[in-house]
Amino acid sequence: MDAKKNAAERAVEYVQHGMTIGLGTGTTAYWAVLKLGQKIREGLHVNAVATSVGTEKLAKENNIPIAPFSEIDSIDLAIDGADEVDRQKNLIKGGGGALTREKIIAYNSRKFIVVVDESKLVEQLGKFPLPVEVLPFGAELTLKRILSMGVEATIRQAENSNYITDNGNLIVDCRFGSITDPSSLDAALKTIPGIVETGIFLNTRVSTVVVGFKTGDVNEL
Ligand code: ABF
Repeated sequence: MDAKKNAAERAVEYVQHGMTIGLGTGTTAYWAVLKLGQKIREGLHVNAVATSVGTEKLAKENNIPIAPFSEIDSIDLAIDGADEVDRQKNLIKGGGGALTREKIIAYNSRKFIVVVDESKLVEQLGKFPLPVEVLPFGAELTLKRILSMGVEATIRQAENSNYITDNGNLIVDCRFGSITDPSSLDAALKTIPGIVETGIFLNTRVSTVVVGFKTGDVNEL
C-alpha cells in the first residue's frame, strides 16, 4: 500500500496556493486527497472538483473545499489513478466505474498527473478489461455492437444486479487482450450510439505518471 501512498503524496507536491484541483477516485487517489487535506489544515488555500460522489464525500471530510463547476474558470491540476499505463503513457481507467467524470476532469485540466504503483505498468494496454460507460437505454443493442467488434464483453455486475455509475449508467467491461492502437480503438468505440465514454485516456492528455515502487522509490515518467 505504501507504493500507492508514496506516489500520491509526491503528486500533491505539485499543488500550489490558489489552484483548482481535480480529485481522482480509487485507492491511490485516496492518499492524494488525504495529503491535500493535511496541507489545507496547514494553511494551503485551494479549490477542488471531484471525479466521483465518493471522492467528494472524502474531500469534504478532509476539509477540502469543493467548488461548483459554475464557479471555476478552469482546472489547474488533476491527480488520479489508473488501471494500466503503457510505455507511451496511454492509460486504461475506469475499474472503479468513475471513468466519464475522471475523463471530463483530466481532459479539462492544464496538468494531469497519474499516480500508480508499479503493478500498473504494462508493455501494451488491454490485459485489464477496458471499461466503457453505456446508457441504460437500449444497452442490449449497444452491447451487441461492441461484441460485433470481436471482443468478449459483459455488463458489469454488483451484488446480483447491474453496476450503476454515479451518472446512472452501466459499465461494459471489454476484454481486448491487447490494444495496439488506443487512439483508434477509442475513436471506433465512440462511433457506437449509446456509448457515453471509454476508459482509454490518451497520452496526449497525460502530463506526468508518478510511479511508486515496493522498495519505497518513486519515479516520475
Ligand atoms: C481510478 O481508480 C480509476 O480510473 C481506476 O479504475 C482506479 C485505479 O485503481 P487504484 O484503486 O489501484 O488506484 O483512478
